[in-house]
Amino acid sequence: MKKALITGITGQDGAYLAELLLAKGYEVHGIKRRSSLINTGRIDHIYEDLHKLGVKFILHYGDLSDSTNIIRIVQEVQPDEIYNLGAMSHVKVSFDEPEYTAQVDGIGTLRILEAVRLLGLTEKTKIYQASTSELYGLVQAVPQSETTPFYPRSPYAVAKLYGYWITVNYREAYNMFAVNGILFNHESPLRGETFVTRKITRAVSQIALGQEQKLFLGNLDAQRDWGHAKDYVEAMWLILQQDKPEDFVIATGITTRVRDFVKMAFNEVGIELSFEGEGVDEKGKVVACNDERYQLPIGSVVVEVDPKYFRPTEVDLLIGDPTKSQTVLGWKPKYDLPALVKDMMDSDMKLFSNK
Ligand code: NDP
Ligand code: GDR
Repeated sequence: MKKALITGITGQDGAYLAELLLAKGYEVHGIKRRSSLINTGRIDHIYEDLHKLGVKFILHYGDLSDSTNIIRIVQEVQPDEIYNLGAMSHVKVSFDEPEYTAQVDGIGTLRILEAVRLLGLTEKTKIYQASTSELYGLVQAVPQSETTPFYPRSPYAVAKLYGYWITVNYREAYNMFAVNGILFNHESPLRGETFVTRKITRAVSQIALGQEQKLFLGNLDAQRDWGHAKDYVEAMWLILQQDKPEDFVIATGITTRVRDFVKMAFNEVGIELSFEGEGVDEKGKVVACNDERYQLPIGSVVVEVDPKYFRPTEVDLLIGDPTKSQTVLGWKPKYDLPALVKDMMDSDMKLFSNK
């Protein structure tokens, strides 16, 4: 039976990946941080009582900022595969916590690689590093592929740039199976509430149900290549099953503006929006309400721009080139954007209908 160790197991991707690996027969170990309140909401359904025989899902307390703890856990688990998903993953917050972000997202990656090297596991343990389309930052060329130059635009992306290159360096220097998945944005009903898609689907649900009046957003013009997290964790696993250690872009190849994601989410509950104005004056107004369950007066303003959500430096356009992952990995996503929006809206409508 293969053993996998996942950092960031309590996050969106960690939860889906753990489910996938358990279904494939792995013994799954996860590193979770100590918190004052229980933070395992996304994985409670797969948690197993440690007192049972043959437990296949085991959590360890730990933190990517603590080398000795990482070494101890890797030594105890002796994993065949490590998925390094743990990170301070919010781009806007990284401007407020740049040093911590560098420690966890940059040096944290080094700590994982060094643990494997120091423990003599370089032949046994394969390492997946959660790299990101944020590395491309200021647009150099589109669509962005494995060979497009990087130009990071946030402390998060700069820290991840270190994580990317230290992974490549350990692969080349020590002949390790250490690889980067350069994943474009992926979302789901489990997405953190402050990322833009989930913020939108939660607010639209609350507005439709009469629990909130307005959604405040930042840059509506940003363009993102959005996929479903369930498809993307499948790609992570495939990347580690290859004979040759290589880096891969995982993306849909289609880009959409934040403004259009907002419209799609409102459309799911029969509400049609139109946007007027530009920049901070921009407003989303209801122009039709085609579902009598959700009574919203025509002309009411339900979306407004609040400059507090603007970033000091923004990534304007992301559109990935999935050619290599499609041809080499045979990876093909099951969800397109309308199916993703529907999944998220269905889930949030259910959540808020029960409140
Ligand atoms: P989440 O923010 O949902 O999850 C991040 C996870 O990292 C959580 O389990 C969190 O723990 C954990 N974590 C945070 N800080 C530390 C730390 N100091 N030590 C150990 N663990 C820590 O992110 P996603 O699941 O969306 O993303 C997974 C990874 O993929 C991240 O590295 C992210 O940067 C990267 N990525 C994500 C993309 C996306 O679109 N989702 C795209 C490309 C890359 P806790 O629950 O306690 O906060
Ligand atoms: P991103 O995701 O920065 O791409 O990073 P996020 O959803 O935070 O932002 C996407 C775009 O939407 C714009 N935006 C807003 N964003 C947020 N969070 N809140 C708002 O109110 C808002 N209004 C507009 C942003 O400016 C941006 O252009 C995500 C994270 O998961 C990273 O960890 C990961 O590496 C990348 O995706 C790929």
